[in-house]
Amino acid sequence: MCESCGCASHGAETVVVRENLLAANDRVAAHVRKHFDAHRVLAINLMSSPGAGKTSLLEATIAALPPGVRVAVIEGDLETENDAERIRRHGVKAVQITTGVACHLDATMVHDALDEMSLDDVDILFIENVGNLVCPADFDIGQHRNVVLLSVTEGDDKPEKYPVIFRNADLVLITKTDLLPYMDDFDMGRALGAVARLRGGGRVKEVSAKTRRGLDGWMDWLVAELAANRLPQPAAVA
Ligand SMILES: Nc1nc2c(ncn2[C@@H]2O[C@H](COP(=O)(O)OP(=O)(O)OP(=O)(O)O)[C@@H](O)[C@H]2O)c(=O)[nH]1
Ligand SMILES: [Mg+2]
Ligand SMILES: [Zn+2]
Ligand SMILES: [Zn+2]
Repeated sequence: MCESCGCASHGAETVVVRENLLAANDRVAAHVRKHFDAHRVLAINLMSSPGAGKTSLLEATIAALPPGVRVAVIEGDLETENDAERIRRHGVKAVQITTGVACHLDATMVHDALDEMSLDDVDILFIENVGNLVCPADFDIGQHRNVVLLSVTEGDDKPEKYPVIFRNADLVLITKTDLLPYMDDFDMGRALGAVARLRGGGRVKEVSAKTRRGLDGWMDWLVAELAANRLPQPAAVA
């Protein structure tokens, strides 16, 4: 986590040590997760570098989801309402968080955003994090699953260079695969190998929001996660 980019600059105290900040965030995140669980909402934290295609994937996802699966979106950016507006054009509820200087969402921001939406009629809540491969990995925002996007235009070395976020991913999506014919130096084997080493195998899917190739596999994953989230929960530990 970085001190210079705004990570530690919000909140009442002027000097907050990293551990206290993260511990406080974790407490709020646990509370946010209770909101989600009380409504049986599956919350998915979408993370990637800027422009890897998070919003485009969400737009394609809205169109591809099986009928009856109800979604809502929380958008995180430093400035603008643009991404929320893109989602609303598809008739889906979207709340925009603008972080100002902060390079990641935190649990308090997400809790505040919940004031602006009802979770009663939501099955999956997508939370599009601020475009950044570093800081979002440190902040629990109450999600159940982490999905990390890597676009083929970023280069096949990104999982090796930014291991933390890829290691903590429940699913990695290689995006913009329609551009692979032009990105002849993107070695899919190298990218997949790095992800596999970081996560000991695990799930990776190749998708294109533009051509919709691979979206069916992403839908299958979402529907399976939704079903798992609906199973009776173990009794809460006091
Ligand atoms: N060719 C191609 N372009 C894509 C695809 N997905 C997204 N793009 C383009 O990539 C650019 C960035 O896409 P966004 O969906 O805005 O990316 P993002 O990750 O939401 O960006 P930030 O929210 O700013 O971090 C846009 O010009 C999209 O049209 C894809 O599957 N194929
Ligand atoms: Mg976006
Ligand atoms: Zn940062
Ligand atoms: Zn609350």
